[in-house]
Amino acid sequence: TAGKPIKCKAAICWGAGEPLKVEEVEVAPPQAHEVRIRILYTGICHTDEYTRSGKDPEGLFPVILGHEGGGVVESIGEGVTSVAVGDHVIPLYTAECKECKFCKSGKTNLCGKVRATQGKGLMPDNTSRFTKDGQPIHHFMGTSTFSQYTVVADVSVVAVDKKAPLEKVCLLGCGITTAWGAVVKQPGIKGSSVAVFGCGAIGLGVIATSALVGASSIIAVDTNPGKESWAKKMGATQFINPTTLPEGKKIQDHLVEITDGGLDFTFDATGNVHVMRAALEACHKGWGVSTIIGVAAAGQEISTRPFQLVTGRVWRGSAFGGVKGRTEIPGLVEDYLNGKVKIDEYVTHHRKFLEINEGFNDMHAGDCIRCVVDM
Ligand code: AHE
Ligand code: ZN
Repeated sequence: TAGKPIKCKAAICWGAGEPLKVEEVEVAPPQAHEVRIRILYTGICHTDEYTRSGKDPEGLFPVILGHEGGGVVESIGEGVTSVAVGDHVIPLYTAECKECKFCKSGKTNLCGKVRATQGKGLMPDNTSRFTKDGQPIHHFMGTSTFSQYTVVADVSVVAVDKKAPLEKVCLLGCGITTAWGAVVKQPGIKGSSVAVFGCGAIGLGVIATSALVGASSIIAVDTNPGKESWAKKMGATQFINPTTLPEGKKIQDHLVEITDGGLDFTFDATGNVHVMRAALEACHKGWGVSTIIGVAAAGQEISTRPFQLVTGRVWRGSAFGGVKGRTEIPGLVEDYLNGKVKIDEYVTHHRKFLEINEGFNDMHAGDCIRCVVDM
C-alpha cells in the first residue's frame, strides 16, 4: 500500500453541530516528512465535541476530528527517520521538532514548526491528505484520529513500546498526559495542599498525579456527587460538592476557611471561566498557584480583582501538560507498564467505530470518564 492512496472509513463532521458520519474516504500517501498511520483505537475528548459543536473559533468543516489515538505506522514519506513502518505510535497534537525557537528555549512544549498549518486544518505544505469523492476534508489538530488511516507530520508522532496496549495508551495522546504534566512540571506539589476543580479525566488525572508526587492533601471539587468515589479512588482526601454549600456561600470562600487561608495549588479542569476564578481565589495569599487546564469557549474571558495577584497568587496555564511528546511520552508509557501511572482506570466506555456518535453521548453522561473507540 506504500506510495498509493488508501480507501478506508473515517468519521466526517460536515458542519458545525452536525453528528459525525462514518464514510469511505481516500487517504493520500505520506509526503516528505510525513507518516501514514493505521489508527487502531482513539479516545473521545471534550475538545472534539467543542470543535464539532461549532464553539471553537478555529473550527473548520468538513473535518475529521480526533486527537487521542494509537496506531501502527503503515508507511513513511521521504526523509522520515524518527519512526519506521510497523512502529506502534501515538499522534501528537503538540508537535516537537526540537529545532524551533520554542523547542530550543527549554521553557515550553509549544513547538512552532507546524502549528500554523495545523490550525488551518492542513498538512505543512498547505494541502490535505483526505478526500471524499475528490473533495478535500480538513485535518484536525494535526492528528485526525477518527479515521482508520491518517497522515501526520513526522514531528507530530512518537513511537512507543510495543508491549503497551494501544487501546489504553492512546489516552496518552491527550487526557492522561495533560493531567500528569500539569502536576509534575509544577515544582513544589510534594508536601503541599491541592484542590482540583472538575473530576473528569483531566481532574482525576491531576488528583492521581498529585497523590503520586506526594501532595499532603487533595480536595476534589465537582457538582456531580457520583464523582466522589472516583476522586477518592484516585487519591483525593476530601470531596466537596459546591451545590451543597449554604445559599450564597462561594466555594472559594469555603475552601479558604477550611484550609487556614487557602490552597498551595489549585487546578481548573472544567473550562468554565467562573470556576477558573474560584480556583484562583481559593489559593493562599502570598504563594498560591492556580493552573488553568480546561478549554473555555470562544469569547469567554477570565476575571478577578487584580488585588488577588498583587497579594501573591499566581495564575498560570499549560497545554498538553507542558509535555514534549517525542521526548517524554516513551517514559510515560514505561511508567504505565511499571504501574506508576494509571490509565486502565479511566476507560469506562467502549464503542465500535460505527457507534462513535454514541461515544460522544457517553461523554456527557456523568458516569463516563473516557470512551475508547475500536476503529
Ligand atoms: N482552538 C481553541 C483552543 C483549543 C485549545 O486550547 N487546545 C488545547 C488542547 S485541548 C486538548 O483537548 C491546546 O493545547 N492548545 C494549544 C494550541 O496550540 O492550540 C480556541 O479556542 O481557539
Ligand atoms: Zn483532548
